[in-house]
Amino acid sequence: DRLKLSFEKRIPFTKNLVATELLKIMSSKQTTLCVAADLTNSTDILNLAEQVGPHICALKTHIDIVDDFHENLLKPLKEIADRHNFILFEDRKFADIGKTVELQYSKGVYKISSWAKLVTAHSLCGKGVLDAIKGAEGLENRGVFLLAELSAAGNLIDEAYVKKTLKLAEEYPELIVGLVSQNPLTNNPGLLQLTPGVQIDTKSDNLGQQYNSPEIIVLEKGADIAVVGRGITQSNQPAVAALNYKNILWQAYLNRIKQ
Ligand code: 6AU
Repeated sequence: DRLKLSFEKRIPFTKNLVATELLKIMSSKQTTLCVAADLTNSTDILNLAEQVGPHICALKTHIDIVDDFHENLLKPLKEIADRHNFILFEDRKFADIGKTVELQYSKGVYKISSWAKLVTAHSLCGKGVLDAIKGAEGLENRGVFLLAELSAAGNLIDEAYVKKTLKLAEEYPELIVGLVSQNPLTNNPGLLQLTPGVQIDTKSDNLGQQYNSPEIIVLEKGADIAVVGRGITQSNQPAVAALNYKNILWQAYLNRIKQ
């Protein structure tokens, strides 16, 4: 059972090298925290990465919201990620025909495939998206978190869509690192559950985002990795906030795997 196994014990079940790396980082740094660096200024992103770096397993970006984006952002970002041992994760949510995804993934200003080991993709468009990410130029080791559920109120995903998403994930074991979901959908110990919509003391925003507490998402909703954005980025002390989330999440994980 995935939920009762330690991250270390799950390593042999992974079929994707980024998933293996992620589990090793999570075990050694004792963190399941992924910070969503949803900031629009390059310097702010670098400062945040530096401050939360010691406490996270991955830094999730929306690179297309950066007002002053220049490829010069990527070198220091990679340097910070290497030094603090976390993975760069571009939340591009690919959803188009394969050929377009291939270009969006590897070309243009962002050249995502050259720096982000992890990306997100919607299952909506089917296999073409995954074949495109698999075959495009870029980093040798790459992994995809496939979106199976969303935290947005009123989203159109239904039970049948979730089932078909799980089936698609099982067809690409060497590419899929895990699922983005709000509930435990799989018992496969080789797949990681990434859960966004996490904040302490806040239930929603004014645009349909829905939050659960760190304890609830780990103990009741099955999260392995928790994505926290504004709960940390809007704090006066992001490093302190990140450490707090990290500790609460890790304690909840220890309680979950306790026999
Ligand atoms: O903590 P927040 O609400 O400030 O930020 C949540 C982050 C954002 C969203 O784009 C992302 O998590 N997200 C995702 C993904 C794939 O990460 C899926 C989802 O269902 N809900 C969600 O908020 O960067």
